[in-house]
Amino acid sequence: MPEHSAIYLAVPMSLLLAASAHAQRPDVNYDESKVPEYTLPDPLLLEDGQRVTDAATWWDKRRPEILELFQTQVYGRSPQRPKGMSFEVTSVDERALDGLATRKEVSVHLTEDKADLSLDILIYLPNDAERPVPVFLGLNFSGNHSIHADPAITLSKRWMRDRKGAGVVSNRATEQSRGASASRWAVEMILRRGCGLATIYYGDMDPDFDDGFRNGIHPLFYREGQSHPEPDEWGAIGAWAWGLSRAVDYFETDEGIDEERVIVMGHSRLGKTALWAGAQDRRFAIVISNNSGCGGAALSRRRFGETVKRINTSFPHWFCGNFKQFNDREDELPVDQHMLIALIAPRPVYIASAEEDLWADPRGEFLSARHAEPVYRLLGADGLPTEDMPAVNQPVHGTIGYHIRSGKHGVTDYDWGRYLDFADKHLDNLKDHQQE
Ligand code: GTR
Repeated sequence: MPEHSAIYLAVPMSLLLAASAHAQRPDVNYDESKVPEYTLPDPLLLEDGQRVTDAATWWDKRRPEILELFQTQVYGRSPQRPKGMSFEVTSVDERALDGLATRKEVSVHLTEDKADLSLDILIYLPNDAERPVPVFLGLNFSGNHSIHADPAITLSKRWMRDRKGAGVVSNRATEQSRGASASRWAVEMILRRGCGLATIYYGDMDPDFDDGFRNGIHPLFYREGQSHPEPDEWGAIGAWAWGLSRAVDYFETDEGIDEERVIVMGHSRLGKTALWAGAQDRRFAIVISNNSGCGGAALSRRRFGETVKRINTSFPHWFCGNFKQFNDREDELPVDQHMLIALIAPRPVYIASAEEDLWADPRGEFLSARHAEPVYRLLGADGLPTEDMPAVNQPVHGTIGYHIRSGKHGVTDYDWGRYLDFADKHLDNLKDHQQE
């Protein structure tokens, strides 16, 4: 055996794998000293160059400008709630989870023809709490039945990505997939703290692969002769976020749920989705982004970890067509992601990172929260109670909350515990924060 092979074999396999993954991505920057200099667009400067100095100008002029930019340049415009939409409660069990909760399943029929697409909401409401209760709402990656081993949750019949060992075979869920994502959903913890939990499988709105927008809900809204969204119309993130708003439409009809205390939460691509839903739909009282990264909380101009070009190449269906123009041209974006956070102001928003999740750029996620603060202050709310990035596992909770947890990309009980603390702190004040 030649000498260099012996040296090669002495290197731990994990390092070799990491090194080879890195070698395939020589263009990915994980070095803070290589973050380019950049200037962020000012959320409080109108397009005509005037400075925003009062809340009325924010609400009447600047906020609509920024919202329009995200709609036309980043996520795409979404349609209104469909006229023929209806709700059908398909199951109720008041003694679910050994009596801890009431479990409900609700189908949102998007058209009068109920054979068409529907969105299926799974809801748990705590039995030991005064109704109506606040509710956490989040999309899930693998079907409603994946969030808990509760055998009575209806198994999703939709297309889903094959997951070895997680019971998804030939793109369909099997009984073995029940509870496969339970570690990401602190169901009992949420219920014991007096909140409900509602979830929808994100593939109900649009299966997560690039099929030219033939499946999912997009075709329901095509104009005559249209077969693909226009460059300024919604992609998959837009459709997923739209589904979250349809869940709130249902909550408005359910006496057990306080529709003024809905907390939208999402992880990773669904964290991007939660932010976009919260930015557009002001019925979301609190917005939580868990490890949302590029196109979510992270500043695009930093080009640290995942970049605009990389995300548009790997996932061409996530954003609108116009967003592709900013591949390698982040400085030409008329917005950056701190302005997405600013659209949520003055409602409480929580950004969470994970220490080892460099792909999502934890520092860029923190800085977005930081640079949204002037808008919060203008609207009379406090911002983030720190100027510097806090240490690992040291959450900071102002009207803007932030933590960086130790460990990898994921959602843990630690994260949920902090979200519940944050909700506790803000829920009583929520009515004061509702504007207009
Ligand atoms: C990655 C993607 C990230 C993030 C993540 C996820 O592949 O690059 O932007 O969204 O997927 O959603 O798990």
